[in-house]
Amino acid sequence: MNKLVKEKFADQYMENLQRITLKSFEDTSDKDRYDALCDTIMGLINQDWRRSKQKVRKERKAYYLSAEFLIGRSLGNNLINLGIYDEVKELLNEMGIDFEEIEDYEDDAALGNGGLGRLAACFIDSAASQKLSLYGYGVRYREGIFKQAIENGFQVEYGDSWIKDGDGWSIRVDSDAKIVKFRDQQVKAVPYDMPVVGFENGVVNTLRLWQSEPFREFDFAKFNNFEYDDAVAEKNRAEDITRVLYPNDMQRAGKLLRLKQQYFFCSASIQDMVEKYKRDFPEDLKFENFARYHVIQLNDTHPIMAIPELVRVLVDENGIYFEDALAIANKVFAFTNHTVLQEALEKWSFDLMEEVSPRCLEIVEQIDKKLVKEFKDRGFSDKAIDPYRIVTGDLVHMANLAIYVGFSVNGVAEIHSQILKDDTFKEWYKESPEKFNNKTNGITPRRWLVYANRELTNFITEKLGTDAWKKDLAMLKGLEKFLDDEKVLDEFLSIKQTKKDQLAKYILENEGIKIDSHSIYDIQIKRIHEYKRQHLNILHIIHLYHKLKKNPDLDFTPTTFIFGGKAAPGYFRAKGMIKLANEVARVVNNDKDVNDKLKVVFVQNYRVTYAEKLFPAADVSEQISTAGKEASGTGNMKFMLNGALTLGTLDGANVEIFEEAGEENNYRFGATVEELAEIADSYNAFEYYSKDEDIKDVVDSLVSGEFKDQDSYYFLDIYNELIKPQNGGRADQYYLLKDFASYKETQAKLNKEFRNRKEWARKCLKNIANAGFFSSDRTILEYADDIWKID
Ligand code: GPU
Repeated sequence: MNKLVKEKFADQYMENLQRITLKSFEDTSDKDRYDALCDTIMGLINQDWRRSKQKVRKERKAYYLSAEFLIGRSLGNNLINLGIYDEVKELLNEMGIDFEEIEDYEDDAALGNGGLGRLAACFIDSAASQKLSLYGYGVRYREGIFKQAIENGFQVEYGDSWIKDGDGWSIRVDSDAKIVKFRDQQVKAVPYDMPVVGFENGVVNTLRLWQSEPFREFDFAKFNNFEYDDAVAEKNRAEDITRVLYPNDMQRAGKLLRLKQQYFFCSASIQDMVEKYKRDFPEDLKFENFARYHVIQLNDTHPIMAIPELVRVLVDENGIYFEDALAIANKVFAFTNHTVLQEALEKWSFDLMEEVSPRCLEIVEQIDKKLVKEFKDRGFSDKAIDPYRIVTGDLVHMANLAIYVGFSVNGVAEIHSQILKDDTFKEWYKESPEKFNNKTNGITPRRWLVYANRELTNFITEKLGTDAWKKDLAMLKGLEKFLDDEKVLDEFLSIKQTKKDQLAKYILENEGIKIDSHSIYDIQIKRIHEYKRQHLNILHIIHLYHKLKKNPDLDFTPTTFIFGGKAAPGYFRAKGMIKLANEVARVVNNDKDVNDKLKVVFVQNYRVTYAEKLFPAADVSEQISTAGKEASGTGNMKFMLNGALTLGTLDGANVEIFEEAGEENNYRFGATVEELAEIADSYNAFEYYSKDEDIKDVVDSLVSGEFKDQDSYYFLDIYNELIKPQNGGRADQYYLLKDFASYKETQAKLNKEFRNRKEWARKCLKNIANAGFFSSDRTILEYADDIWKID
């Protein structure tokens, strides 16, 4: 931004501020100043946005259909990507405006649950930054993921009406509204377009989020006819569809409204594509070239209704034969799987499908019939066809629908994609091996390093002598030449200290807990789940606490254990894990005997904006899921990129992190997938409990009264799960007790090695230098080259 541009920006800003508020500058509030800033930036984006749209009109495009886009805030990120962050900050400063303060007027766009939604947000950033024409399509929930408060140690949920004061980053496009037809209801789908600004390249892509509204304007005739209640009810019923994001991460809710949401945005998106295709290619009446110009990536099972919907639109509304429509769908759809947990693979009942779209159900059955015929013709018995069936009993198996119809199935990390082939979809792999591929996840370095960690960003640019690494993260490798440079290592440590001080301040302000910024920051932030094993971490903290109580002079590097994450409101045990973390925090933090050595913090309402402060400050990244269960993980990559060491199992992308940065520069522990498979039938958790004194001690503490759960039975429930065989199955489903000893030893090793500051810093730098592979720029280019075939 040169001087002239800066002046122009300043003029524009003042003009907007006054036009919006009709106030003199002195009278404007911080919120006014935030609004005007959004407005000014949107004005700045406008031209590039229009140009980008025009340019790709007649090109092949990829469409990312996702029920979730976990964006967070846009202000800082857009400024970074426009390349004017420092300048605008300075400019505001000169006007006497504190940038960070007005930044806080923006609510997170928290339209997602966790990793899957955040991945979608990283992907659209990377696609724009790599000049790929990728459109995002999703849902504009009026309420994002609930706000979490911790009250008496319990999670309490509050609404998140993030757009109640407007949304400065969207443009409503009434002219592109669509009608979505359900069996017993028609609604209007109104698109809100958000600009997706590429990093310093003039490209602006579009994220289109659909909002449901009544099909008819509010009917005042009814009002006058005393049918007011009916009219209100109809309006509400339409608006209900996109009212709220389902907060169940990785669990099929099986709820009608959820399927309606899915069909709603799939239908609107498909109609949008078909309508634009007819506009841009009016000569292709038979849609012979539709697949040449469209490829649709289905983000997990949630958008799979797009398949029958495309077939429906082609067949019913455009006179295409069913077989031809299916052939088109075959070339258009690609499916990404994000989990091997059975409870997350969606299967919808006939009842619900019928209630949403009888015609789509019919099409699904027709596709299943074709599948059965094909397999039978090739000599398969009924039983042998079973695992492939789209329809079994009265259930529609969404993943099978996508694998059968589409041309690509991918997992999200090497080990995960292997498990899909060996286990989850092994029958399909045998049948159609060519469809299977891997796309290891990534994260955008712009938000997760350039924006979140200005200090480390400047350090890297200075060391590499260029900032080209922001577009080509593999260049971080160049940092390796400083691995033995003590001055550089010291510099890194001092930056880490700055970020730790900043976090300590933020935690004091937000949680009221004072932490020692020279202690080890050991952080586990992610959704709360048994398979992610936050309770393994907590049990180990209890162990440390007991040890320190017994021996206050224990040789132990002071550590602050930090947790953050939401539990699905209906997930009893996950809520118990939150209560346990908070109760252990209460007991430990109030015990003067251990206070200078041990602290535990559960940060409230973990979200993208909190994450931006946590990752840069971490020393230790907790990635301790049961081997084989975490498809990839992406938080692990954000920690690595910010110079934290991974304490993790051989699971998901941890495997590749260890490969890239060296196991010797991280802390690996626990059983492998193979080891667990071997003991699956013989595992006896109780034996671990009775033979290991430390395990017995911590497990017993769950029910000894030392930690109080206020008669919620949360702790007894966890105790039972760990050592009492559960309904028909065995105890300790997720092998906490099996991995406890290994975790404890590895923690002890790390705790000791942290004191050798130079050696520790060297490992951190080694991790940063090898984090390049985990840029979502790399991931998105792989999708573009291998699956989408777009330039
Ligand atoms: N994931 Br399925 C979610 O966040 N939500 C889901 O509903 C499903 C998967 C996560 C995986 O658990 C995580 O391992 C992965 O890194 C992430 O998706 C993105 O692929």
